[in-house]
Parts: sequence; structure tokens; C-alpha cells
Amino acid sequence: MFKFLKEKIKSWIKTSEEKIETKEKAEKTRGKKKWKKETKQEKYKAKEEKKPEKKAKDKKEIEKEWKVSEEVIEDIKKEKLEIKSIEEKIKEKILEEKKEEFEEKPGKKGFFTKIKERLISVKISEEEFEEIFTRLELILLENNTALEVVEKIRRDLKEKLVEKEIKRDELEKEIINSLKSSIENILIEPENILEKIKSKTDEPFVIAFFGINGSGKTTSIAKLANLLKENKISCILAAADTFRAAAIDQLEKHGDRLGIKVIKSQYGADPTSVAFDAVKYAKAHKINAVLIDTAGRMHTKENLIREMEKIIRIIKPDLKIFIAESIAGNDIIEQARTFNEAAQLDGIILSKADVDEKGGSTISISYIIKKPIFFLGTGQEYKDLEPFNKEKIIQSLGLE
Ligand SMILES: Nc1nc2c(ncn2[C@@H]2O[C@H](COP(=O)(O)OP(=O)(O)OP(=O)(O)O)[C@@H](O)[C@H]2O)c(=O)[nH]1
Ligand SMILES: [Mg+2]
Repeated sequence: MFKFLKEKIKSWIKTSEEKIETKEKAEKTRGKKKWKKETKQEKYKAKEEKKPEKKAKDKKEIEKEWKVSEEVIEDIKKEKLEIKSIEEKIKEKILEEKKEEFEEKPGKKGFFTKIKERLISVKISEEEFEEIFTRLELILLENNTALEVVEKIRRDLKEKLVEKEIKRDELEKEIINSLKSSIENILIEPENILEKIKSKTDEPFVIAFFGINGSGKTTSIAKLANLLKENKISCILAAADTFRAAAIDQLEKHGDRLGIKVIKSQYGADPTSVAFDAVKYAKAHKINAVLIDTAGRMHTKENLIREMEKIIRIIKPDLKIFIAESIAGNDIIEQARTFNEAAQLDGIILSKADVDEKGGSTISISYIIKKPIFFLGTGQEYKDLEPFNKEKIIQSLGLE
């Protein structure tokens, strides 16, 4: 699911690390070059200043100079000796300082420690961070990550990376760890639905499924029914999509294949009354769970949203699950918001994750509505329902 995103993030980490390294090197060379340039300029200036003096000298002066030259040479020799002894003194001083540096007092960083640190560690400035983050921002947005989530990642990374002394050989690890911990905080670990159902012993556990047309409600219900059956939890299905032609038949087919009872009515019947009948049947027959299939509805259709609210008001499901089609990308964020406002959802099943190449919506959706993803739909078979697991997502993103 994250194939694309994983590759992109990997390459971002690599180039970010390289960028910081090259910038550092460039600054050092720039410093050296600047120093060389300044020294050259100074020498040239001195030469130029001497030129007029030279021109002014006449022959006599030159002869005088010759005469005194021997004395000058003698002086220079003396000076040289003096300079030599000054040099010796400086050397001694440096050695003394060096010793002091090596015998640093705790908590106080000496000159050599600073140099050592500069060689083995880096500091990312805010400006550098913004520059490298822009690439990640683009990658995340291109891969359907919601803007709010991108901003959260930016804040987290900035706090962890900017102006912090980071060991050079741990730069990649630091970036990976910061991104990992940010995404860990964004994702919500869901409760185990099977355990929740098992813990309700007096009455059937009722789950209602909502979502827009074709998002994968009926298929997800069949997958979950199969999972319950495998775990020896009895269940029935309620065909409360009385609206779409063939919706009842579709659910019945799944029921037949799985050997699970389907409670149904006529097309056009009140969906709430079908759900009500199913719960009544489950109570009477001590069935553990009721899964209610509902009609697909666009989040923008007022009347259909009101119909959903009626089912919830009367049936009072233990769980209201939103089926989000991961391939719908950024649209599912807006859908999830509206459904959540109307139904106070308990969580999400993210269908068609097997065909979603981008994956950003998986990271975003639960952060936006603050509800967990219970399962990922990973194909068209009954077995293709994966419990959502934070660690697995982190692994799939290559952040382990
Ligand atoms: N690849 C893949 N296909 C899926 C998945 N879940 C559902 N589908 C397919 O998506 C299509 C629509 O699925 P349904 O379960 O009928 O969707 P629905 O939400 O019930 O649709 P309506 O009742 O019309 O609103 C079907 O062809 C399913 O096989 C999944 O996880 N992966
Ligand atoms: Mg359906």
C-alpha cells in the first residue's frame, strides 16, 4: 500500500542527509576561499602602496641604500633571532593551552572539543530545515496526506531536529526516528473488536456500517462475518440497504456462501425497521452479533444523512463504522468529517488498501476525526481483512 510513499520517503531522508552535509562542506570551503581572497587582496594593496615611494627614489638614494644595506642585513639577522625566540614562546604557550584543553573541567567545552564536535556533529538551522522539509511536504501532499497532518509532521520534526546537536553518523537515524515518532502519534491503535463483542454477553453486539456508494460496505461486512465465524462468534446480517437494486440479493449471496442468516424485507422498506427486526431475532436466538448493511449515501445528501441518524437513534448500535475507500484519496477526509459529525463514528474500515498506491489517507483519516482504523480491506476475498496495526504501518513505510 505504501510502496510509492515508502520509496519517496526513503529518498527524501537520503537527500536531506546529503543536503545538510554538502551545505556544511560548502560553508567551510566558502570560509577558506574568503580567507585566501582577503589575504591576496591585502598583499596586493601593500604592494600598490609601496609603488609611488619606489618611483620617487633617485640614484643617490639608491647608493645610500646600498651603503646601509649591510647594516640592514645585520639588523635583519638580529630580528630573525628575536622572531625565532618569540616563535618559541608562542609554541610553548600553545602547548600549555593544549594541555589545559585536554584537562578540561567538566561541563566546560574547550577549543578542541568544539573542533571535534564540529567534525562529528551537525546542527540543522531553521532555514535548512524548511528547505529539506519542503520536499517531504510535497511527497506527503502528492500522496494524499491531509494538510493538517503534514503540518503536524512539520511541527514534530522541527522540534526534534532544528538547532539540535546531531552526531553526523546518526543523522539518518535521527531523521527516521523523528518521522517515525510523529507518525506513531498520528495513528490511533484500535481496540480489538472481537474482544469487545465477546465481552457483551447479555445482549447482541450491534454494528452498523455506513459510507458512500460503492465504498465496500457489503464486502467488508461479509469479511467481518467470516472473521467472527472463524472465531466462533455467532452473527446475523441485516439487509438494511433497501434502496439499491440487487443490494439485498448481494448480501444474501454472501450469507449463503458463509452459512450466515440474513434478515431482510422488501426493496423500499424502512431500513430502520429491517435493522430492528434483525436485533429482535438475534436477542431471541442468543446470537452474539448483528451486522447492519446500509445503503450507500453521499455525505452531501441531507435526506440520506437524516435517514442514517434515524437508524442510529432507534437501534443504538454498539459500534458505528465508517467504510472509507482508501483510493478516493483526499475526498475521504471530507466524507469522514461529515459522517462523523452526523453519526459520531466509533471507527473506520479502510477498504481497497490493496489498490491504494499512495497511502497518505491511511495516515491522515484517523488523525482528522480522532477515531481509529479497525481494519484494512486488502482484497476481494473473505480473508482479505487485516486488523490495523500501528507497528505494521510504520514498517510498511520503511521507518523501522
Ligand atoms: N480490491 C478490493 N476491492 C474491494 C475491497 N472491498 C470492496 N471491494 C470491491 O468494491 C466493490 C464495491 O463493494 P461493495 O461491498 O459492493 O460496496 P458497497 O459500499 O456495499 O456499495 P453500495 O452498496 O453500492 O453502496 C466490489 O467490487 C468489491 O469487490 C477491497 O478491500 N479491495
Ligand atoms: Mg452495499
